Amino acid sequence: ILEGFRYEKEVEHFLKTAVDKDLFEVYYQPVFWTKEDRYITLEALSRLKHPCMGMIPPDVFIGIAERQGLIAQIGLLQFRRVCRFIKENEYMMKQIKNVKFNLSPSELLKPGHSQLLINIVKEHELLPKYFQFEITETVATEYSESFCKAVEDFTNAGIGLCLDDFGSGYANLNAVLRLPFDVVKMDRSLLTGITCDEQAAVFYHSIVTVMQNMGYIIVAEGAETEEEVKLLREWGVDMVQGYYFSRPLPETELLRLFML
Ligand code: G
Ligand code: MN
Repeated sequence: ILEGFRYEKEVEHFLKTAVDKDLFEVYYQPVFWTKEDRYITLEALSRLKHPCMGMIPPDVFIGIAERQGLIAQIGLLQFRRVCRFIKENEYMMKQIKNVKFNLSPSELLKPGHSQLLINIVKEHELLPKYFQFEITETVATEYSESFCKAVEDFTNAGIGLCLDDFGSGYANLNAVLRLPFDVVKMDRSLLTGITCDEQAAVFYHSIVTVMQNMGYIIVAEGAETEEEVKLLREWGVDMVQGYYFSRPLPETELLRLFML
């Protein structure tokens, strides 16, 4: 317990330095398009390396950053880095439809934050359609004024929205489905068991059908095996993301994928 406490204290301290020095890295996980058998989009993911402790897991530092009120600042640093990367390698956007960027609850609820993100796109002279913001299902249930304003700002600016972690928690479906999402990402937890548990398989397949009938594009998250991918293809899932295809990659490794 003391170890855990020390670790957390060290991360807290390191986070402040990391914000000052912009030490956060962005990794990119490619997402596979089943229709054309190629990568069609990327998810940008934050990574933070401590000089002695190594990689700090994102769920750990994001949780702590959230409590310290640093998450919005980190989000802006990360988004700048993503824009810089796309600007330097804009040819990628011929193959890639967009880059998905995660927004945490506090970023979505912070008044004015949406405009800061939109301004960063403008500063870099990039097209808004190059971006799609991921919003987790539990936040999408939040119907506060600032949240609705943020969603409206993104839509008006031409930035797409994606519903993240669908099926992971207790979302108010009625509220969620009224928001202007184009894409729904099925939570990894729904996928576990689809190859050995008939109930899990029927459930997953049914949800895919329902959501596609409603007009959403479906991304399956967390596919790790060939058998899983085979089923997802049979069920007509539009896109698949997961270690089976690729782990999240640093910039240089990602670029190598697209130079073929
Ligand atoms: O909450 P969100 O869906 O944005 O989380 C994405 C996280 O899932 C990333 O940190 C990424 O590293 C992880 N991830 C991506 N693909 C897989 C996978 O196939 N298996 C597992 N266990 N994790 C994955
Ligand atoms: Mn995500």
